[in-house]
Amino acid sequence: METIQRERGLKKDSHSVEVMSLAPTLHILYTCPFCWKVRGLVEYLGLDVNIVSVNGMKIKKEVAFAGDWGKVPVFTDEKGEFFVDSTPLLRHLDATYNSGKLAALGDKQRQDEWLNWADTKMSKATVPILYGTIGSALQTTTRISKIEKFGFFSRRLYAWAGFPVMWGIIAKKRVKKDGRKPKQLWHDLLTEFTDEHGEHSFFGGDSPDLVDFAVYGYMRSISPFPQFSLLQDHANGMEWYHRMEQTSQ
Ligand SMILES: N[C@@H](CCC(=O)N[C@@H](CS)C(=O)NCC(=O)O)C(=O)O
Repeated sequence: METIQRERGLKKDSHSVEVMSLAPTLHILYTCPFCWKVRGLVEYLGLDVNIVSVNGMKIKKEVAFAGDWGKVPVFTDEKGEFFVDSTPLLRHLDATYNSGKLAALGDKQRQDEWLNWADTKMSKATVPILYGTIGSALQTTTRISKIEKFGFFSRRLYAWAGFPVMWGIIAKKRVKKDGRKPKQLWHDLLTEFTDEHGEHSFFGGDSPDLVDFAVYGYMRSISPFPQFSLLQDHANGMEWYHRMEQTSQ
């Protein structure tokens, strides 16, 4: 994982250089699935973290302080050190602020395999469900243009130019490659995931582990959109989702 020390927070006086303690921050895009993975864990652990929404048209510039990674989420800790990439970030937060208790739940190899499963399979299912048809792509970009932080012109530009790109280029290719309808793809993944829980309430057993937070993040990123209704008739998936919601209340 990349970490970079930031100079912000250094307080100088004539005798000494002292590092001030900063409130940790998490730079996010509201609709970014990778950011929701991390937000879920932050909420579950009850961490005091400032959430900073970036402008979707200027991500690289807004997180330039974290080097050339150029993506969200970026977590800055109380010492001004940066951490990027959502899955390594989940591990880092658990290790640093929770004594690694979630990583220690159950079999490590199983957890690693399923984290990888979430990051390869689930991550590819979010674009098709949000942009897989021309109607859903238009609904999604319109909604994003309302809820994300944008400048005056970039909001209008995104609302009109975003959807042909997402639908016409990216989503069409993904739907064609998978062959399944976006809803079917989600249902198959939720079945595969919840079947793996066996008799337990969560992937991690009686309480959630890092895999639960990864999958929860991908699913939660669909929740601000009308297409979430396509997932809501997956009974086991939704029961698990509601259990996840309750763990942070
Ligand atoms: N593997 C990264 C992916 C992060 C990512 O792709 N974030 C998107 C937002 S959903 C982003 O910042 N994209 C900006 C870009 O690629 O220019 C993670 O899990 O954190």
